[in-house]
Amino acid sequence: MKVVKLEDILGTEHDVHAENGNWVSRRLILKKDNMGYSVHDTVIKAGTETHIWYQNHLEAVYCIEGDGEVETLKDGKVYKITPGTLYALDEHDEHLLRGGSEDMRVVCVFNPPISGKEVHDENGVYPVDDE
Ligand code: 9YT
Repeated sequence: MKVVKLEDILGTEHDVHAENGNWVSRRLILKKDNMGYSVHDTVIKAGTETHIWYQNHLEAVYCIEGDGEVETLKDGKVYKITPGTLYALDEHDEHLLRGGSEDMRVVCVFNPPISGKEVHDENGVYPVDDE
């Protein structure tokens, strides 16, 4: 069995900061752990907006602190996200992720797992990791 503590990830290469400052993602479980998914403790900064379109991944996002919203671009729907709310990008939904009045902390699960150091490209996409 494996036990991972957030405090042991902080400040390592698996503590990833978006270049634009919009989010910080602490990667707890990664491809190398052979679980079939990755698990991230992510903070979406208050008042930010990030365009995301994971064309190669499915992601579920469970809010545990703070607030924010998601706008799905195909239909313009806006979903308020607060603690206890999970959203699942089950159709590779292109969306805008917005931090709310305070930082929003979420637990993210990716399938397939990401390898660890990915940051979004200009389309809000993570590349396929086909190593
Ligand atoms: C919720 C979300 O997709 N945030 C962007 C960062 C991502 N969760 C990651 O790389 O951990």
